[in-house]
Amino acid sequence: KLESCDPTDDTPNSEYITPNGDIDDDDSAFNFDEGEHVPFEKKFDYTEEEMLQKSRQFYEEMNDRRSVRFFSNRPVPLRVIENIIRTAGTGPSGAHTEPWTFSVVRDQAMKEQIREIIEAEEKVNYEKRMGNKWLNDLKAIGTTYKKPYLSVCSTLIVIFKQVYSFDERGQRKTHYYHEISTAISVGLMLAAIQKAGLVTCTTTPMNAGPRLRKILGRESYEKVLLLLPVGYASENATVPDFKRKSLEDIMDLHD
Ligand code: IYR
Repeated sequence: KLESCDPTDDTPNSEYITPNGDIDDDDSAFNFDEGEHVPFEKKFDYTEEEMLQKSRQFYEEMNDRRSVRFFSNRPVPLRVIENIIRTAGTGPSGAHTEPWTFSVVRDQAMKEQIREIIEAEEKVNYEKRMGNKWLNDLKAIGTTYKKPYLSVCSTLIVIFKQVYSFDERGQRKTHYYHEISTAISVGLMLAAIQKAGLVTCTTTPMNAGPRLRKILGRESYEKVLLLLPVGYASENATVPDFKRKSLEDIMDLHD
């Protein structure tokens, strides 16, 4: 059995990933129509030179992304956040179920409430749940249970995976691969935040999920996956002196 790196991760630890944790044997909602296809509109036909240049430029922009934990309170236009959420919503998902909800919090009192909930849980995480090995592995990042950025940054995006949902007829709808689908959408979101010239940091509010879900008024079948503080870095922001693995280290080529 493989060890999960995240104790909050409740997905099966198997190399053979099952599409869904629970078995849904209700076939009453099956739709046997094959579904019409429409022509795929091909938008681009770059020359190899253009492809090389564009892919290189995108890589360089994304390579500048860093997880930042020091924010200024400078506001971000809501319309920019909307485009970032739209981008996340373009992600592929199991059976096109789009199993995600993105709660956007800009209200100051609510950000402070969220910070209190998370800091209270993180205090227990750091002092009791995480253990010495984990704390030691985090030394280079320098995190503690204190999360001032949660109430300083312009916008919090709380990402929920919908474990299942209900369709228009009130039938329970299975969300295949809900966790990986939502995680992929967050990858697109990180790219969109970087493209907008803003910063964020992927945070996993361990054990705070249910309380966050309740104050945000979300359904019980929606589970907090991640929380992103979004905004501008503070003037004196610092980041760990990390290097990335080289292409040779991450690419296994069979040409
Ligand atoms: N969620 C905690 C702890 C933490 C865990 C890992 I793994 C990190 O890469 C960073 C932090 C926190 O946000 O402090």
